[in-house]
Amino acid sequence: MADSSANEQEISVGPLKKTSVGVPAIASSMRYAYEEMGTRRSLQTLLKMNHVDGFDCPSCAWPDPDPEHRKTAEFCENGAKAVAWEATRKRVDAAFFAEHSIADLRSQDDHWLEHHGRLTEPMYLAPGATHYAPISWDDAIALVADRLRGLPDPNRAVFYTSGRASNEAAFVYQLLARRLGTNNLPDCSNMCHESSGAALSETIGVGKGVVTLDDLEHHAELIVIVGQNPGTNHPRMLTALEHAKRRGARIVAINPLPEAGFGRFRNPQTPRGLAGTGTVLADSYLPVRVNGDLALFAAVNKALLAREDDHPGSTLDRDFIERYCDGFDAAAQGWRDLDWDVLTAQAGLSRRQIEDLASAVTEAGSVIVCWAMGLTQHRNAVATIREIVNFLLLRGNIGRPGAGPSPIRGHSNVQGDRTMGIWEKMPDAFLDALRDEFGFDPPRQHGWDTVDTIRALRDHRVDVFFALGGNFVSATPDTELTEASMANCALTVHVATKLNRSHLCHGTEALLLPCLGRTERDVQAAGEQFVTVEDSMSMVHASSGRLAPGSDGLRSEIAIVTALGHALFGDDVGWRQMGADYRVIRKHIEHVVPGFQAFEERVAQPGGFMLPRGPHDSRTFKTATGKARFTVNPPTTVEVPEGHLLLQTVRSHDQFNTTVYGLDDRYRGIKGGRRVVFVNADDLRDRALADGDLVDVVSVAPDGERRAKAFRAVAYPTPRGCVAAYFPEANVLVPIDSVAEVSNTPASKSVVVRLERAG
Ligand SMILES: Nc1nc2c(c(=O)[nH]1)N[C@H]1C(S)=C(S)[C@@H](COP(=O)(O)OP(=O)(O)OC[C@H]3O[C@@H](n4cnc5c(=O)[nH]c(N)nc54)[C@H](O)[C@@H]3O)O[C@H]1N2
Ligand SMILES: Nc1nc2c(c(=O)[nH]1)N[C@H]1C(S)=C(S)[C@@H](COP(=O)(O)OP(=O)(O)OC[C@H]3O[C@@H](n4cnc5c(=O)[nH]c(N)nc54)[C@H](O)[C@@H]3O)O[C@H]1N2
Ligand SMILES: [Mo]
Repeated sequence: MADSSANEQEISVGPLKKTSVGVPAIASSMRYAYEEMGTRRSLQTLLKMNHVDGFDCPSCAWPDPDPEHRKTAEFCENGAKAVAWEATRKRVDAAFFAEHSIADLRSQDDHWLEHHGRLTEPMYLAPGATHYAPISWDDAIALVADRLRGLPDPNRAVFYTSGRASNEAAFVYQLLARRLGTNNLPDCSNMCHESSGAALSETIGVGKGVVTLDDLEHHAELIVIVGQNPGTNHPRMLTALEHAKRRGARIVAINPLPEAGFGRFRNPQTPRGLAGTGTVLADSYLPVRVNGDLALFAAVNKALLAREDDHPGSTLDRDFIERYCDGFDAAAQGWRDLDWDVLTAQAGLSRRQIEDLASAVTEAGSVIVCWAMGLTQHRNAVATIREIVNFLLLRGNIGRPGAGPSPIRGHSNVQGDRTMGIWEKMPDAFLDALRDEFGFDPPRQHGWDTVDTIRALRDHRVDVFFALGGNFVSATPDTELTEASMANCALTVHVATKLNRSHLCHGTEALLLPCLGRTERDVQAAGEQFVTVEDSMSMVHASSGRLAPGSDGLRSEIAIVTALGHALFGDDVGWRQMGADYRVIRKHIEHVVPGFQAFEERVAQPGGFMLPRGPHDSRTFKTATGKARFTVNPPTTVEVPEGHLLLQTVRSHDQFNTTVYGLDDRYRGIKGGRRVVFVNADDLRDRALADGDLVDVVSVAPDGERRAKAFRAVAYPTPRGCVAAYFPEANVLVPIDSVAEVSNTPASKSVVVRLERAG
């Protein structure tokens, strides 16, 4: 990873903000849009975003309001940046690659690489070459087909996906991998909401959230936001929270950082927000210790149970528990046995704070819990989310208006990609349906997830690494190991819109295949095409780009994948037809994936349609026992040795994952640099350090130490013992073997570190 130190950057630190969005946000997003796209293109593009005749925002997976309630400008600051980033006028063409060698490009950081603009034509790196050089599409596709055909075992190929791929692209992509004979389909979800999927599938029988936007806006009486920073990562959620708030809902935020989105919200879409003081969103804020949430929810459950024990019939929904659940008695015994002192120490919260939360819960007729990466990226993540399910089940807060678990997804179509079969361990029912539809037997042996893939790369067990989007080496843990391991491949292939680090950490030979983005018109043999996506709340809808393609050399992801399918297998499953007319793909999806009957007709309706979810629709739970399951989750936290701290890695306000738009983090008061580490002032003082000092952050793990050099220490209001730094700069510190139990998600929110004064 290119390593500029904090002292080469001019970082300045101002006060953290207590107000979010409003006028500064609009100014910031429009400035960025104008710079990248120019004025006319900016307005033309942004006004089409998230409208029924336009394209789905490529940023986060927050749902759209129903068509009657959409505003002229239905986008947020960060969505506008994501679009401007894609629709930029800058180009990375053959001349650019002729000028810059791979070594030269590798010495640049992610920000620099992506800012040179869109890729324009296929590029090939020959064995031993120092520069990427142009190649025709036909030759590129033939080359990939040839190398895949030559594999001694299809499991020596890996097909990575990032969550921007449309449903149609994801469907043909998994079909290609399985037709070849492998389930090696790692994706960004393995690093993201895998823990949510694992916990929810086991306990309620679906691996996704079971609330709707309507539940959140119009029905929930209490909304708990835990381990999520909506002001930055799902800004349009603030509008929904404001609605909820104004009709009297209470909001509790649980987070080691006092994020700006919990404070005063100035909605840029209303006069009140533009001119007035806005709405205070969170009624209370609990500064939990990093990784303290399992203890916290276990403690709340213990408190609720104690109230029920004292006054039977007062607190729990006995009727719901008896009718719909199993495992209650064992869970209850588990809570009774817990020790308050241990729980409060692990959570870093007082008994009073926890009892107050329990009271807020009993006063609310319906409760929604929203969460994101603050919960999923810990060793005990799956247990924590299971404990949240327990919390909801205790009072029947599932399958009725305004209640339920709501994991807030990341990438705009990461949920849809899973629904389409991008998963290394899809269940047999899906594989059977695929077999029946296409007449070949898909492999049954589970494939590799992201962490397994890195280990396989390291151990020379991968020959062809193919990526449909994403930035594998920067997004994954243990950056140095991952970067070095890519060189063990014979061929690396990236389908991408912009240049990033992963394209420079290549195998013996490499291909870069430039594709259309969401904002662009997609014309195939059967005419203009649209694609579909699924949001965080299971709404499926169409997305069609409006801009002319960034270059004549671009192809759609679907065109690339189906061309490869055809080169490998001829017309066995109709690759050509699928590439020519996406309705053919949707027909196959209709036959293979549950919930998609009459797909073409229903997706033509404005706003699309909602996929069925048993727990939400009818309180049916397709678990191992056919009931919603209480589970026993003994509270644990990460052992932090004396003198050490627990590091979580977060996103700034000026990035989308590994794409860094700019070097500021406005809400947290940071300007001009990203190599910062947020530390409690007392923890700095104990180490004879002060705000502004340069430190090395050193992580310690059984397999040795890892070091991130020269970060600026920032005194910050986070609980003692906890620190934070930005992803992806801090990924060098995350040990490959430090993963969540069950889900295998890198534990990038609980890394044991110490600080050393930079030498
Ligand atoms: N603008 C923008 N939007 C995005 C993204 C982006 O990078 N930029 N990324 C997208 C993606 S892929 C995703 S997955 C989502 C991510 O959305 P978030 O999960 O909101 O993203 P993070 O920055 O990882 O923030 C995690 C939050 O959890 C808190 N946290 C950390 N550790 C703990 C803990 O132990 N307990 C609790 N209770 N809280 C903790 C952090 O302080 C932080 O507020 O956003 C999506 N949307
Ligand atoms: N330490 C730490 N690590 C983390 C996280 C963390 O919180 N902390 N978060 C994790 C999470 S939640 C996630 S989701 C992963 C993200 O992992 P990825 O999804 O792999 O990473 P991104 O940065 O989202 O990928 C950006 C790249 O996608 C390409 N791209 C953009 N749009 C398109 C498109 O339309 N088509 C194609 N083909 N390519 C496109 C561009 O080339 C761009 O450079 O990172 C994970 N890594
Ligand atoms: Mo994510």
